Amino acid sequence: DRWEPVERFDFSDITYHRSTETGAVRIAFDRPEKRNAFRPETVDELSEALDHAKRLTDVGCVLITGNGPSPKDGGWAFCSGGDQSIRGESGYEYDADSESPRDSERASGERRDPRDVGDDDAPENVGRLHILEVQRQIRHIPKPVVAVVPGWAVGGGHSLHVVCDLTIASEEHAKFLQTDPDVGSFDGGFGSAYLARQVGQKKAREVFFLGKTYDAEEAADMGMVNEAVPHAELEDAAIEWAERMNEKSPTAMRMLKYAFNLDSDGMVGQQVFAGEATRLAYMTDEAQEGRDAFNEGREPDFDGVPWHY
Ligand code: 1HA
Repeated sequence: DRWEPVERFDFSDITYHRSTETGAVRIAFDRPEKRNAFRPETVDELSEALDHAKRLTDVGCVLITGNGPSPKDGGWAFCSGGDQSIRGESGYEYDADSESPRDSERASGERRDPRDVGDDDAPENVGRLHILEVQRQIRHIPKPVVAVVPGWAVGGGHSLHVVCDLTIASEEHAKFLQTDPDVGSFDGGFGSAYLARQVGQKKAREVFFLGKTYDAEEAADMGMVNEAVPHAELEDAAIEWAERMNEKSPTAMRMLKYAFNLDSDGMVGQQVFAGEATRLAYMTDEAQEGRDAFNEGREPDFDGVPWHY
């Protein structure tokens, strides 16, 4: 119907679909019985799907959401952050006995195992905090990423919605909560500092220091959610946003995303934005004259190229 699975992947902790209606993909946490908490395997899969979505040149929008409801109690979740049951001494640890569907692919060499660093002496199961790498992927992917929040967005799951370009949330079931300091954790990057840019310092500090739960309407009033919509219409509304964004100029959208990022990304923000400026410059006659002159072993001829003002 609306979604078709991206066949080349056989993920265990997420689902990954392409829209049949518009240039959009849907990446969904798929651990509803755990309120979609992530473990290292989940993060690896999320990262792989995002990297794939980045390279789909006919896709202009990425939706990140959580599957549900929980078969246990009917509860809905976007993501409840790091899975506390597999948290080790220095981070979140891989399940040593996991028999995910991916193991056969790994064994046959079809897919790189992120745990395999090609050094048998390297400790196998060091704690990971690599959801932060996924946050950076979301920042840098050259198209809008929308958090579609059907239920709980908590801890590292809250930070993930914060880092997405837009958030749309279920009026009835979405709940926003920061538990980081309850479990001795803290996202001192985008989860807190960038949140403060969205909702202001007092509110951001309230979110972390008081740990109150906010519904979609309250989160929208605060400025960290774009729109609260009825639960039954959540996915329709997200697809409608994707359609709207897909009608726009891909270059303009990419430049805008990186422009919005620039002032909170420092020199990296400048590098990413400037890289796109370089790409545009490469498309000009003068850049191609520079290339051709080098390849033909002659001086470049920039005569007649206007000094634009
Ligand atoms: O801060 C970071 C990081 C910072 C820097 C760098 C990397 C980071 C990486 C991760 C994180 C974090 O995410 S720290 C914050 C971790 N998350 C939490 O502290 C949230 C814990 N969960 C809850 O507070 C609640 O479960 C809930 C508000 C999400 C939902 O409450 P509710 O609706 O009352 O359901 P509940 O019964 O609590 O949960 C349903 C099931 O899901 C329970 O399992 P069951 O008893 O049915 O077997 C529950 O244990 C499980 N569950 C929920 N969240 C998690 C979880 N299991 C493991 N980890 C979870 N996060």
